[in-house]
Parts: sequence; structure tokens; C-alpha cells
Amino acid sequence: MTTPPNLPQSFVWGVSSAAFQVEGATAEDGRGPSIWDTFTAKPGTIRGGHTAETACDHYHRYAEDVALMAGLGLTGYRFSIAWPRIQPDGRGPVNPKGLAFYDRLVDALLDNGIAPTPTLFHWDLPQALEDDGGWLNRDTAERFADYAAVTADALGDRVRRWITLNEPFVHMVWGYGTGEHAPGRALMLECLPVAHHQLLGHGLAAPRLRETGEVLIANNCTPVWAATDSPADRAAADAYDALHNRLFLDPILLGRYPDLSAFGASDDLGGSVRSGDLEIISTPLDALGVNYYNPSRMAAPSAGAGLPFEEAPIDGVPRTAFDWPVVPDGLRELLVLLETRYGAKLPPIYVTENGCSVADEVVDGRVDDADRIDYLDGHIRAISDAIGQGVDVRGYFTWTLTDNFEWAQGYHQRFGLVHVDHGTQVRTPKASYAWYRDLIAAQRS
Ligand code: IFM
Repeated sequence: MTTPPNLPQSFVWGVSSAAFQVEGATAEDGRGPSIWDTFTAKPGTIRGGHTAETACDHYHRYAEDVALMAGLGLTGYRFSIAWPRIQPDGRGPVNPKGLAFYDRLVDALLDNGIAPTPTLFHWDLPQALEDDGGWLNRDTAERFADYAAVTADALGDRVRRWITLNEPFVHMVWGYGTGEHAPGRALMLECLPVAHHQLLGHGLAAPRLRETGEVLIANNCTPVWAATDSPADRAAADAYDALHNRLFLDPILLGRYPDLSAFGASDDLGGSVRSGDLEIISTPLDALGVNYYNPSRMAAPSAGAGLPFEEAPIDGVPRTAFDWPVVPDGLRELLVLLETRYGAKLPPIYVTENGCSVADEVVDGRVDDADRIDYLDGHIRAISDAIGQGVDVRGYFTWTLTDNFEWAQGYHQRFGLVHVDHGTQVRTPKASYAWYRDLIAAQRS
């Protein structure tokens, strides 16, 4: 029996989710279409042709899901608000029925002692804004700030912690760089303005949200390892680190973009940066959300490759059903790296996502997901180790409560503590659910 991790009493224990992945009801109560509705409707975009029209039916079953959260003893729930429910066209008047859903959800959470932690943008941009250029269009940043303001007006009497954007790196690269996610544009490095406009939206929204609570951004971060110690591999690792991590943290925490010359990019990101933007973007954060899944290992690119790095395998470690390497200590390494890199500029950290997909099956009414328990245990211990090394980590939100719509993978990846039969919507808590519940109870007692 190993000793339990040592986390502060005030530590927030949570789960994390996203509107498009769980809610369903995509055409109900005045919700407008999002880029993900358009994308999933295109043949060949989603494995198995799955759509999120029903997803986990959380829109109708939220009370059952909040009861599952209460059963875990959670003190926080990170969910996202679907912008097209609030403003169906991404601008203009608020849709009262869409807002009313989040009103009910927030109240149900508070009734159960769970702090609501909404993310305002988890990739489901209103289609009408995409029709005007999406995040390639600077105006989307202004529209995002307006949406943040109306949402804060409606929920700010009860929400004390807001997250502006989820994983702007992933949205830029997969949505606009390679086209494997919505909106499905394959612009490669021409996608860089998407980084700037998302960050500008964050910076413009922040003061409006801060009137009611703390403001965070949830960035997907990875420690980057060089495949070997050769100067060429180290340069490749540095380039990837600049793109994945520093492009989305340096402007917020240091007020400047990193050197992107390895990508042939100027530091005005394709002409998108205007005077005064970096002051807006670097408005102080109250805390940083860190989403961690795995480290990255990079090697020098082969001759003729279009990018200054090439991904190298991480061998000799377990892998998830998604084939992602499992390296719990990479989370400690990452947290310590952030502390070393940003020092006094680094606010407190919440780990806002971490989890793994497992090929879970219900057998005799039980799901024995021992691999997930090992995964969670290792990563929570890594946080405890990072705190021991001086990093101020205040909470952990595992990804995710219920198996849900995993973007281009459809329903093929199961990340939940609770198994969902996507035909019947029956929820079956897995062994990891009981494990997490017991861990939280022990840590809070
Ligand atoms: O499901 C996603 C989530 O939407 C964003 N972060 C990673 C998760 C697992 O892929």
C-alpha cells in the first residue's frame, strides 16, 4: 500500500466536460448551428459517421449527471457553455431558453456544493461567425467579448471562476492548420492569425468576466523532449515547444510572442498583431488552467519536410486506447517547467483536464477500468510531487465524467468515470468512479 498523495485541504476536486461532447439537443430551444454541426454532417469527417445530435443527452439528463457528481464528492465542475445556445448567430440578442439551461445547471451544482467553472469557448463556434471568417477574422474576438459580457451578466451572481478558452493550440492546429477538426480548414502555417485572434478574444473578455469572478484560460501543455542530444533534435524540440506551449503562454504571461523564425513566421503572426493588442492579451490571469495528457518527443525533420520538427515515438511506456503514451511524471515535469520558466509571472495553476481513453466494457453490470485508476493515481501523485517542489497547484479536474463524443473519433474513445451506453443512455459508474470518490473523501476528511 503506497502512501496517499498529500494535497492541500482547500484543493478543488473536479471533473471536466464540454458542451458539444455531452449536451446533444443541438436543434432545441433556439440553439443556432455551430461549426461542429456543419463539420460532423460532412461525410468522412468523423469515425463511424457519428454525430453529436444526442451525445450524452446531458441537456435533458443534467440532473442525473449532477447527482453522479455529487456522489463523487466533487467541489468543482468544469463544463463549457455553447455559444450558439446563448447567441444563435454569434452576435446580437441573447436566446433566453439557451441561457436558462445554464441557469438550471449552475443552480443544481450549487445546491450540491459544487462550484460551477464554465469555459466560454470549447470549439463550438457559431456557424454564422465562421461564415464571416471564424477566428481568422479579428472581429470574432470582439464578438467573443460581447458573448462573455452577456453570459457574465446572467450567471455572474453565482459563478466565481471563469475559463475563457479551451486549448486554443488544438483549435488552431486541428481546426485551421490540418483540417481534422471543425471548421476543417487546412491552411498549415497560414493559420497563425487564429492564435492571435483567440488570445485577443481572451484578453478582451477577461475584464468583463473579472467583475464577477476569477479568470483563467485552459491551455493544452506538453513537456517537449528532444529525441537525442544532437543540436538538430534540440532545435526541433525548441521549435515545437514555441508552437505548442509558448505561443499561447508567453503573450499572456510575458506580453510578447516567442521567436517563431523556425517556422518562417514573423512575430506579428501574419500581420494580425496590432499596436496595443499584447497589453490586452497580457491582462493578469487569476490562475492558469493546464490540460495535460502526455509529453512530446521531437526530432529534426526529414529533408523537404514543411515543418521544423518531426514527432518521434515515446517507447517503453504504457499506452491508452487512443495510443497516447502514459507518462505521469511528465505532469510533474511540466508543472515545474512552467514555474521555472515564468517564475513570479506564473499565477496559481489548476489542472483543468487529465484523463485517458480505455476500451471499457460493461461485464455483469461492472466496468473494471484498472488502467484508468493507475493513470489517475499516477497523475494525482505527480501533482502532489510538483507541489512538494514549490508549484502552487490548486485543483484537479479529470477528463471526464461520462463517456462522450470524442470529436473526430466519434464515440470510439471512452474517457469517462461513468460508462454511457450510447444507444440507451444508461449510465454505469466504473471502478474508477468509486476509486475517485474514495480518494476525494480521504483527501477532504
Ligand atoms: O475530449 C478532449 C477535450 O475536448 C479537449 N481536451 C482533450 C480531450 C481528450 O481528447
